[in-house]
Amino acid sequence: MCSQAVEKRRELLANMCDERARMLQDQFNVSMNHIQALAILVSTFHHSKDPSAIDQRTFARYTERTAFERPLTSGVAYAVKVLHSERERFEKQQGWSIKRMDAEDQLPAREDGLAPETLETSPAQEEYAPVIFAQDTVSHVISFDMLSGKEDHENILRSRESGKGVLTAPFRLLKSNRLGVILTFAVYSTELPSNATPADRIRAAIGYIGGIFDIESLVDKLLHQLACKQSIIVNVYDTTDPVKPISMYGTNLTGDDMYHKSILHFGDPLRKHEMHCSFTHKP
Ligand code: WA2
Repeated sequence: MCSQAVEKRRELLANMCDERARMLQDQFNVSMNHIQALAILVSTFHHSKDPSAIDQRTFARYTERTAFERPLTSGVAYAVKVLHSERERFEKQQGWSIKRMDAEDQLPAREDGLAPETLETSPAQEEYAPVIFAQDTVSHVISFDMLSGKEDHENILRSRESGKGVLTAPFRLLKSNRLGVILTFAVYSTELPSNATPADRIRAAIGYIGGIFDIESLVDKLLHQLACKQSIIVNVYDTTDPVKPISMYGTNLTGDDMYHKSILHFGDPLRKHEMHCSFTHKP
């Protein structure tokens, strides 16, 4: 093929890839803004009202009816900070006990072959972050201590210290076992000045709102809305560690050897993401 045609083809690929990356980033951004607004909703109607104006039913209805505002998420959940000294009162008030997320993998199999359901109850910790409200799509996380899962734990600590939205690396979600990322915003007891220190923020944190991004299925849906989807292969990676990129979307297949890389900005400066595109067929 003459070099001019190659150049044209390269340009077409770059445009298609950038367009897709921009769409994904815009939809991510819209979803993120709405999750931040949910943090304010919970702060206003749950924590700042006595009695609270939100219960699980209200939260589930509201989040279901506003799900269109968070196009890349498959659900949202809200966990509260509970100190060990408050645990007993909290569990009595909720009518359930705080459970740990990794119970199934970590507990030894019982000799009588029974499921270790009674051992699920979280052992004593200094503090917990049990989910109290969830969209119906993720209601299975209610009562689970989000500090007991590695990715959720790191996200909660980082969100409350920074006061910003933070993202996990892609990991397999509970129950669905699908690849996803969680975006977390901390909720504070008082409005903090923008120059508040991490220690101020940790002290003022009272809860954590999380959006569950089901990257596999939602990116697929998004890309299917575009024309020419048959002619282009799209892969999305978490490239935070440049020597160990983690696949977030796509089959990692490459078609033609010409490929284009578009940088994605998902709002958490600690995480880096890229979209890689190539044509399915050689010219
Ligand atoms: N929500 C749903 N499925 C999950 C999960 C999760 N975390 N972690 C693993 N599988 C309440 O960031 C706070 C939700 C965590 C928020």
